Amino acid sequence: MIRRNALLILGTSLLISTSLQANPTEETEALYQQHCASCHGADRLGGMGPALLPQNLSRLKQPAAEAVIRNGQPATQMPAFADVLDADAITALADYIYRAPAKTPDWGQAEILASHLLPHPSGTLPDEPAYKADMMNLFLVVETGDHHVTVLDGDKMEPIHRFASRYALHGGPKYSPDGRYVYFGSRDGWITRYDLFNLTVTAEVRAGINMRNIAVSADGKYVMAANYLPHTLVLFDAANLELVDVIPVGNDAGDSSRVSAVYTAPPRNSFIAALKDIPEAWEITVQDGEAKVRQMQTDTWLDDFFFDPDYQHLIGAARDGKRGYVINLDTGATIAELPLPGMPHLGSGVTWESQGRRVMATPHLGTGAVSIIDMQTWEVIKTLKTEGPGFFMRSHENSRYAWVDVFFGPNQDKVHVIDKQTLEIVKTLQPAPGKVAAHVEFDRYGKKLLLSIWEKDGAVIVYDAETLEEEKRIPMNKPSGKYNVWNKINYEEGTSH
Ligand code: DHE
Repeated sequence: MIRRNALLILGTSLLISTSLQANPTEETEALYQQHCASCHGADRLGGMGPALLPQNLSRLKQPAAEAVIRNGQPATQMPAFADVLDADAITALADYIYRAPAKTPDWGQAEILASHLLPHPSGTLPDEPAYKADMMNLFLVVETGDHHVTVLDGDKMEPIHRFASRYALHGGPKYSPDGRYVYFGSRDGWITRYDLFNLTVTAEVRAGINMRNIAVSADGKYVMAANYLPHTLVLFDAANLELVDVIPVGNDAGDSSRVSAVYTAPPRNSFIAALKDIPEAWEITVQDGEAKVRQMQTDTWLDDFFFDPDYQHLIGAARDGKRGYVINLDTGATIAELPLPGMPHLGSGVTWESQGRRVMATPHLGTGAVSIIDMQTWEVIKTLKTEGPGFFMRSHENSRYAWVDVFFGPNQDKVHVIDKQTLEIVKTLQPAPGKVAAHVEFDRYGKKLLLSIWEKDGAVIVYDAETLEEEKRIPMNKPSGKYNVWNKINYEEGTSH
């Protein structure tokens, strides 16, 4: 909703109202086309502004959307409409965008191909970094406050560059195996390929209308996107984001499914997908540009996966939020069921060696607990009580500590530090009282780490990973995830993959 129309010039005495209209829906549709369509698309699929469909808005409460229409959105191009539209018109517009359109929009091969942007085809930019830094110790910091990304030098802990991203990135960015390129996925379906040598976007494509995340194959050749809308997995050539295949997702009975997430499984040279609506997990292998799907039936609907280090097993969270299931990826058989207290966020899990055995730990979105699981016996060996439900866990092979935030509830300004050998919380930090503190990422050496103060006037805080002392604060606009090149391309055990 960027461009104001001529009526604005007439001032507040001519506020547009829908209240007196005979046919409010038609009237609202006209208002939408007049005020919103130029940025959000005539079909509400997005444009310069985000898509305005119920699926895309599910994370924003309707009164909050009304406030955005009324007051605009700071640090974006969304203007305030309070002088143009009266309260009824604003409410009618908000109702309208939260209603599904009469026809479900298509996003298939034709739309994907038409969306493709290629400002710098592969091989056309210099093959040397345009600045001096250890490219392996770079961090990317996603700033969700104004949809930007900061490139940070992990040796000096200083920002190098900041650029605008697509609206609402979600999931971790994924690197090419050499760390030069990074791929971002947005909730609106955009995939961006960014060159860290030349600090520029090289290619973009829109894979879907409502996307969950992306994965890059271990050989760096392919990018796969997981969509909620439409029900597809979409495969691209990683070099220029050219479309390779659109895979409809459904079972043999003809039921289609949203895709919760797609993951790369490096030792298997495959992708693994979690499906939201059918009790199956999919393994997808790509040979000579052709995707082959292996459907694994599961005992129940499984979401949010974690994998053991050699990708022999996947651990998925059952839809009831109370159990985890362990699936052998070779046989597809369920080999264990884990009792877990409340909505484990397995995707945030980390793993380490503790007293001769490999364990994994996961926070829970529904309860203040961290479950620690033995990965040989698949038994829960400890449940740590935390000061509230957590979202993200992180560690590093070289650090004796694992960090977990308290993302929800009154203690969301606290972060726990867990000793990986005693399996006890040894310190609880409260770096900015009253402000959300969340998501940690270590540098490549495991010596320093970054923690987000997840607020518009937020910061990333640099800590010494051993002494747990704060070293400095770098101001940022609602920083969410941080991603270290080395840790990510080496599938470091303490970070997300
Ligand atoms: Fe995420 C990663 C699912 C809500 C921020 N989130 C992931 C991944 C999944 C997932 C499956 C792993 C994919 C990957 O990295 O490729 N997230 C979900 C949900 O199902 C959930 C609970 C509801 C939803 O509406 O999607 C959800 N996530 C959120 C948020 O509300 C967060 C806090 C803010 C936001 O920006 O949306 C959020 N999710 C993140 C981040 C990561 C993530 C920052 C990457 C973490 C990492 O360290 O790799």
